[in-house]
Amino acid sequence: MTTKQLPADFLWGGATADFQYEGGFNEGGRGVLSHDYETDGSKNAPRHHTLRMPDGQLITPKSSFILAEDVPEEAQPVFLDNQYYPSHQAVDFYHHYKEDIKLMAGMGFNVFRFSVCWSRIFPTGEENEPNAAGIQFYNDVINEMAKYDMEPLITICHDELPMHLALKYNGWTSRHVIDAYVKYAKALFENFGDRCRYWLTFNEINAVRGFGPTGVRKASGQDRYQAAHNMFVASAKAITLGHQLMPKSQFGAMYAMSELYPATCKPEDMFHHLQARRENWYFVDTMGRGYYPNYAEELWQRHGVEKLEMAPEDVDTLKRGQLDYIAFSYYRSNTTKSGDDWFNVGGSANPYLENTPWGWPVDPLGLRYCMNEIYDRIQKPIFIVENGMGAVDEADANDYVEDDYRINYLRDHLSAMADAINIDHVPCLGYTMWAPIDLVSLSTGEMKKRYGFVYVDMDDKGHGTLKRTPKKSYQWMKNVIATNGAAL
Ligand code: BGP
Repeated sequence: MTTKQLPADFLWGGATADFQYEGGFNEGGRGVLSHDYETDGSKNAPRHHTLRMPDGQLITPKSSFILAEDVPEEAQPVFLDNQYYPSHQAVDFYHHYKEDIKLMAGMGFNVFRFSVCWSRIFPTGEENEPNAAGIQFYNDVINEMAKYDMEPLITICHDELPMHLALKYNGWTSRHVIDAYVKYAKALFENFGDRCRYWLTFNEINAVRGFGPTGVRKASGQDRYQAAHNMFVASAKAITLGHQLMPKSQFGAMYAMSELYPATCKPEDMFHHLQARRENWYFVDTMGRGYYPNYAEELWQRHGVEKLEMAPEDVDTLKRGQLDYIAFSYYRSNTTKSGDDWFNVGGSANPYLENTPWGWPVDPLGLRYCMNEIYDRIQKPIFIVENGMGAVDEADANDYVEDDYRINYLRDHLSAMADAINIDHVPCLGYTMWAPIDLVSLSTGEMKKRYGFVYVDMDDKGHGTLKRTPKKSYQWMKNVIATNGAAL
């Protein structure tokens, strides 16, 4: 049997996102964030505010990531006090960061991926100077991590933007947001760059094609691909600037990379699969190689894109601001057959796989497949920056959870990763598990879908003490890291 032991400099850690983890939504001068307006998936755990229209009418936004078409710039947020919003308090990392970092260090983490909340740094996105309290908070977090030799992996933008930019410019469809983003990224480089090597310009940037671009009123194909272009340019500009200001810095963007299989070997299914794969390769290829791929035009036609607004200098910007490594999240694989909707490729069932309680097919070998495919294609090191299992954890009277199902999931995925590294020789910088401390789910807006090595006493209605208690998987992961994978 080939060893599962990994190279000595392998980065082991966990990943979180500000909106799902921090809380403190109205502290430290934080401005209103587009996430604050998104609807929940479940209807049980509201995470949207209401908007007051100029005529006094109250409305709620239409769907996740997309504003109602008729929301005007002057709409004002309204906070209803008879509603509990899990994401407002989340699990209060804002006040628990010392405790949480200590718990992560206790497992042996040498890296921690977190996202900076854009509206903590620039509350509306249009200020000239960053908000000092926001900078202070992340400085405190990074300095606390340094005490344990844990380095940051910073996500500059995790599916969000200041609400003001969403309303005023119709989100990422506007080039104004590129400038606001680069100004924001520069503030992060100047303030945290002396202690941070690894950066991610965006989280799951390819989600733009499915869910729609953050904070955009409509989400036609035209809007989605215009937003994606502006995000490519913003990312490339930030990378070029980052390399200038921080010569040792390494940049990735992050993709949702569920492996995709054809439902059958029928030639039509196989060809559909090739085209469906390009729905996501489009993002990896453009940012990883620094230019649009040959199939871009066919893909734009598929999505009814008439013409993308591009500046003449964009070609050069994309070329100069290429990614240094390819980062991705991996939770599951999907299966597709000819005729599947382009916006929803992967809806077919795979009879060979079992599902999590949320219907996500569990497929560890798909992770090894994915790592190989990406490296074959782009020839740049990869970084697995999200992987984990969402489950309903039953805590005992002492808040202890025996999460053998999570241990099994992680063991199988980490073993597949080790095989890709040791047998297939795919260079991989590290692995950050989603999410080391229980936090609010992105897709459901609930606390009850839990991922952590550490249980947090909090439910969907806001009942709980926020007490942290390590689960069985905590000790297991500690041993995996202590042996650098050999114990797998
Ligand atoms: C990814 C997001 C994360 C995270 C994760 C798990 O798409 O980048 O923010 O939430 O998925 O998803 P969920 O919380 O919906 O189970």
